[in-house]
Amino acid sequence: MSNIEEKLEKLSNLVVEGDTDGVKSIIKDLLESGSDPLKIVENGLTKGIRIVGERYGRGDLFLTELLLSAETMQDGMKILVPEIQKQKKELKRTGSMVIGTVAGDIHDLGKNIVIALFSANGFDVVDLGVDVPVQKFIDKVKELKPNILGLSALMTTTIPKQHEVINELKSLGLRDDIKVMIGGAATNKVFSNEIGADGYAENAIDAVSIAKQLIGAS
Ligand code: B12
Repeated sequence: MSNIEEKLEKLSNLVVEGDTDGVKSIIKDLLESGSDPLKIVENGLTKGIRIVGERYGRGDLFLTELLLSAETMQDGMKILVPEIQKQKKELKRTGSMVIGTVAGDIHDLGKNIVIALFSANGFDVVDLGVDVPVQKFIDKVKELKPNILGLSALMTTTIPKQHEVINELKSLGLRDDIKVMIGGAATNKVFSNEIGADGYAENAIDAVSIAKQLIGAS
């Protein structure tokens, strides 16, 4: 295992332990040694929070522990998101996106990574935040006419809202004017096809390349 891999492994363990100071210091260390901020997010922070999620799902962790790890990840993201955005790959404007986490769902760590990467790739992104009602998505699509609408959902109980937004766009005759992308741990390609979304991605890197293909900007 290389030195960097060892540090990323340590970082994911520190997220599991909810050790914010440790997370901040190892991230700074990794950045100073030239590591890609996105790799630090994916192979360190995200790896850690997924372990926490599995343990919580098995009943091995309390909600307070889940919360602590989520806060720890968020503190790490505060350092890494600006670093990702600094690495602007596209100088020209690629397109526009409106994104939010659907109603009933407050998970936003993944959505915020998606936003950072889309911004770094030349998209103008409007973030509607979390727990976004179907009507708000519709109103913003009408107002801003973005190329892409992104719907994030992390729970089996909230993914039906992604379907509702698409149905509402259809019934208002707006569906053909926009590409809808869905994501979040409770979704998958099969569900995306079922509800008639244009694109699904399991991570932010794939999301950007699929978005570019969808709007002919690749
Ligand atoms: C962190 C976390 C929390 C944090 C959220 C903090 C925050 N600010 O986001 C807190 C502690 C607040 C929380 C609360 C709850 N949580 Co929670 N949580 C998680 C956990 C562990 C990790 C989620 C995460 O951030 N992953 C890391 C990110 C980077 O990954 P990601 O979200 O998948 O995003 C990536 C991709 O999916 C994709 N992507 C994401 N969005 C989008 C959008 C688009 C358009 C595209 C293209 C791509 C894309 O790109 C991202 C980057 O690569 C998950 C477990 C899991 N495996 O998901 C449980 C989990 C989602 N939570 C769960 C539950 C049950 C809850 C609570 C109900 C707990 C409770 N009893 O109160 C509440 C719900 C509150 C609510 N109403 O939303 C369950 C859901 C079960 C279900 N029904 O499906 C899970 C699966 C845990 C479990 N195993 O039981 N949670």
